[in-house]
Amino acid sequence: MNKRFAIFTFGTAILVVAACSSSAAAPAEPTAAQTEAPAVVVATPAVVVATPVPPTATPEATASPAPAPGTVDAPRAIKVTMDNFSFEPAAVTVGAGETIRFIVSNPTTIPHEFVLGDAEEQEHHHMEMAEGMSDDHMMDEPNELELEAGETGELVWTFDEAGEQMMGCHIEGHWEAGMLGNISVGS
Ligand SMILES: [Cu+2]
Repeated sequence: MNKRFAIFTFGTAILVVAACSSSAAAPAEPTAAQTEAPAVVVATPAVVVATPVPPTATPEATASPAPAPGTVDAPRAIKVTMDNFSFEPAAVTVGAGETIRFIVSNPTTIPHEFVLGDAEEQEHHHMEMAEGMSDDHMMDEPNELELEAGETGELVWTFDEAGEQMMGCHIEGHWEAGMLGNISVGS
């Protein structure tokens, strides 16, 4: 641009022609450069956008190991193993309204029981056992399993309300020895 002004200042026809030719030539180069430049700019974001997709997709795929809530039609299975004298795991967490299929195994060499209920129900059952209620009565209760040595049983239970429930074994001396566990029912 400075050159072009300098050329007009001298005012010769040749220089004007030269100026016209240079002014005509001058825009041609920037125009070509500008038409190429946007093409590069457009291409660059397209690559940038495409690149982050695989990394974001991978965490989403691996972030879904959370178990689906158990329903009446499809109870969530929780395995509990009896020991002398404890349950493994000794604490489980379920959701209010969830239906759980407890798969309880007794690999020990003596009988154990798996009784579901809150602290009051555990105490009530404990008194029944202490008073010598028969094993036949126990087997009729929907919230109880009695497992002989080596046996495995299942108990399906729906936890209607949030709160603290328990599992316990009330065969003589077992509860006192610590054969109990906590079931936390979340909201
Ligand atoms: Cu027991």
